[in-house]
This record gives sequence, structure tokens and C-alpha cells, in this order.
Amino acid sequence: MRVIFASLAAALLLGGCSMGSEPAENAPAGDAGSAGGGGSASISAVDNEFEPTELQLTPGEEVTVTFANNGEAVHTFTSDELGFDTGNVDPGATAEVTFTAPEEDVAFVCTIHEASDDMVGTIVAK
Ligand SMILES: [Cu+2]
Repeated sequence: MRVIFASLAAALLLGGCSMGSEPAENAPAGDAGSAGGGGSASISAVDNEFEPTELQLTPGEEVTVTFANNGEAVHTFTSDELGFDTGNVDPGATAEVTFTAPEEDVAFVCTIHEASDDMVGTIVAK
């Protein structure tokens, strides 16, 4: 009994505010095209904002995000918290970053336009 109560308490602590909206299992079942088991997503930049500004990712999943710069200025796709940074991506170029999707919402930025144009977005744990 004591063990069960301890587990419940731990689950409550870890669950935090995501309780109630968290799917028990969200494995993509029949993705015939991907061989690696990780997820993928894409995002682009224009001058000067991200499109879209939110990326919904499955927490704990290793995901490769392709970042396309569709603007005429240099942009980056960067999150210090998640440890990825495309560095400067030239107009018309793409870059990929791979990271583990976070359990909670985490911001990403363009380091060049974060301050001047509020060029930021959010990775949303779905
Ligand atoms: Cu930018």
C-alpha cells in the first residue's frame, strides 16, 4: 500500500498542470515512410516571423525539425533550453535540428530578430 501511495504522489508531482489533457499513449501507428522511429516537423521563417509560431510535438519523442528560410533576411531557429540552434540560415536555405520534444511548452527564437521584432515561437507539448 505504501508503495502505491508513493507512486501516486510522485505521479501527481510530475504530472503538474498537464494532468487531464495527457494522452496515455500516442504512438503513431502506421507511418510507413519513416524508418527511424523519431518524428519530424517543419517550420519556416519569413521577414520577420515564424510560420507557424507554434509547433505541436509529442513529449519525449526525438524529432527532426526542418527549418526553411522563406524570407529575404537571414534567420535562425534556436532554443537554448532544448539545446538546438541552426545558426544563420540564408534566404532560400534550409537547416535541420534534432532534439527530444519537451514535456512542457518551450520557447524558440530567431536570435537575430528576437529583440527587434519579437521573432519567437513556442514548442507546445501535445
Ligand atoms: Cu529572424
